[in-house]
Amino acid sequence: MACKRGALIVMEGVDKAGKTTQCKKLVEALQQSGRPAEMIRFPDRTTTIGQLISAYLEKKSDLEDHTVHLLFSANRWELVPLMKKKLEQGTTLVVDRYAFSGVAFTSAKPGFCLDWCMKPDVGLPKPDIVMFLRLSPAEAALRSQFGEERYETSVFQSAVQQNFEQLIKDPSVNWQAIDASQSVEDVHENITTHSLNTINTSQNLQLGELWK
Ligand code: NYM
Repeated sequence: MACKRGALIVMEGVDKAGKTTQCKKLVEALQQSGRPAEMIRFPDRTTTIGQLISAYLEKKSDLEDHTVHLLFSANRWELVPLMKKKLEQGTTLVVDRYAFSGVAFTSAKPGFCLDWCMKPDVGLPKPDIVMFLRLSPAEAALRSQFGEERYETSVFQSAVQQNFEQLIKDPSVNWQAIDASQSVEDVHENITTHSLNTINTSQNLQLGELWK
């Protein structure tokens, strides 16, 4: 019998919502329960394209806005063969940001619409679930200071949040909103429940194509 595929689980939300912490905790919990799982994050700053993106985010270089949007997308596409291989081998992938961050961030810039921003990511492996860690910009601001990177201002993050709220209305994607203002442990429990259900339901289903 062919091996059951792993699930593609994506975590999204504004900065400070706790995505990275929750991705790590989820991978740990899945591994401890004997389920193969790995974390990946976007941007993946280790590749050649990722280094261009990283320099841009750190304000060490400037890039034209459309160009950087396409680089973020290319950075996802270059990982697709590896992602598909892992999923086919039965490894669940827990992904810290995906195409939705791409769209929510770029479309917060003047002159960009959701529709244009979605185009380069059409056809990416479709997540079996996207958990949206919902946290108001006011609560996010209370957690700690924003860093020095590009986009880390409350005004920009509010615009990003509004774009996420538009994206989660899309019924073609399996969105699950999570109240990220709860304690780390409560959020983790919530996420684990959804993830285990998703792993069970998606193992016999074919991997879909995003926004197609
Ligand atoms: N970001 C992330 C984008 O603008 N577009 C994308 O496609 C992705 C994946 O990069 N502020 C932004 C969101 C973040 C920044 O992410 C870096 P992180 O998770 O802080 O390394």
